[in-house]
Amino acid sequence: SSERILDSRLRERVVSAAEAADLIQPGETVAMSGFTGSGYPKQVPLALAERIDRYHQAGQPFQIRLLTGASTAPELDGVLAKVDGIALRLPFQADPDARKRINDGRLEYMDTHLSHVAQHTWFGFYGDIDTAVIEVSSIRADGSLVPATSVGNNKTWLDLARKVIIEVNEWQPRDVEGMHDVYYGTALPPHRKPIPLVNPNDRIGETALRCDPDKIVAVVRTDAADRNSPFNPPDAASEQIAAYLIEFLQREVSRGRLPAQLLPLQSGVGNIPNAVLAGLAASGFRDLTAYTEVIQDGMLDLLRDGTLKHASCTGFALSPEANEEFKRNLDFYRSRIVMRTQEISNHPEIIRRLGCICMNGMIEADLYGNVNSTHVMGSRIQNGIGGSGDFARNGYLSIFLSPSTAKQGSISALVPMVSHVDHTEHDVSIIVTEQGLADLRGLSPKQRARLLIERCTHPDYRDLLADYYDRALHHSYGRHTPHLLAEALSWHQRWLDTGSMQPGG
Ligand code: 0RQ
Repeated sequence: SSERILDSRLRERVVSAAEAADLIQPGETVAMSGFTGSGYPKQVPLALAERIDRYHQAGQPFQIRLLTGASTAPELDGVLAKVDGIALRLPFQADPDARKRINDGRLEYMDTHLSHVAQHTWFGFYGDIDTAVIEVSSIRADGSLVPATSVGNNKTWLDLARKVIIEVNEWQPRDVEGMHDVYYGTALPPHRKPIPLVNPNDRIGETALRCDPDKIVAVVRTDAADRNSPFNPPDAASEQIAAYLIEFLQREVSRGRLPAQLLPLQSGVGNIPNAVLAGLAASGFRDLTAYTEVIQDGMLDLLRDGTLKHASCTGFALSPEANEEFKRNLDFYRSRIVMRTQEISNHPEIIRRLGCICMNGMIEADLYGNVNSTHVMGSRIQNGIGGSGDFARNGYLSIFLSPSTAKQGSISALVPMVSHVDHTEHDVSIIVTEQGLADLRGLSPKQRARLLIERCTHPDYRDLLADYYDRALHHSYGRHTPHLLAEALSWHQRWLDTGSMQPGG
């Protein structure tokens, strides 16, 4: 049958989104599903935003603390931010309305490593979870919940929430059942055991989420698409960055430092990672694997053409066309993709064991290889650290990718000192821009600085950075990691004052 709610007890709890939202009270901590635009609830957040707005119109306060897996969509973060309904938000977000309020100082945002969220909730760091709102693809007869296109923190939310609202989304492919692997072996210190995962495609858990049916206070039927943003074709800079990186990986293979199938790939989302994935296919790599957070279009292409053997993730970020293709060929993908909870997809123990090759974007890097992934001019949040820290610290290779300039060349991505640090020099092994690749492994700070100036810095900024470095070498308080403190952030200040990091620009 086409019925998605097979548990008759839960079928009796079907209500409208507005009725479900009425069960959420002012001041609650609400944990919702969703990871990079997949598997987030589509209707209850909107109904909640309307409820909050009615309160505000009547002069009554109403805000919630909002926890998710990662970024969601306008129907969740957007609508709640617009009515000023969020007091505090964590972790990763990428919504323009939420970002604006965060940077205006009206919305508190805690940027947490994605692997930390579940355990920190268990530790009680974020207080009690009042309500969980979770999208699923179906409910089995025994009441267990088949996740949709992301798993994220859903296991933890269902375990810890006092009350649960479920959205059953008929748009989600029902046949996604069997693709998930929900691990129930996590415990709290001092009772933790090794996680028995040694290959990216190992299955160590269950195909559905458990939930005490007595906690489920409402079930809402929906039929709405995931965010599904279209992809732009890779631009010239992205293709150049990809070419440098692939050439490097081929060299590592020929030197015997990496196997021909490489090591499990982790890839961030966006233009550059997509170009890298396309480049891998074109360069004849075969039987690769991926242990990553998010699967985007490029990875589906690689699975289809055999470049990639199998992949592990916690969510998807697909274009509408890729999504249609995914649904059509679900049997093929189900045998090659495992979707996990984000505490496992991003687990330091596993990333270290597998030896992931980690490729992420950045805002800026400094002379010594410290990386800023999150803040523009040290104070404006762009998105968040997401999973980049989980992977950069623990992977076999930690690679950061970026164009060498931003904002029409008025900003250099290579600066004397980063204006915010997400990944310290100790967690960064390779930096690639369209200018070139700097392999920082085994180098001291001064050796790193020379290489980053020569290989990665845009010609418009190269002499400027070399000049800073040379003067720092002579006038710095210490000569280990030379800096001129009064000048270290002067490029950023100049941009704020004049609109360009170039003197006289
Ligand atoms: O802003 O849109 O206003 O023009 O930052 O930059 O060049 O479009 O690149 O989309 O790949 O994002 C680091 C943000 C790069 C991303 C970051 C401005 C630029 C533009 C976006 P506009 P691009 P991308 C897996 C791993 C952290 C999380 C992570 C990110 C906007 O990669 O969020 O890695 N990473 N997760 O103009 C001022 C600079 C700038 C700058 C870029 N130096 N100064 N502005 N921008 N560089 C996924 C998950 O964790 C879920």
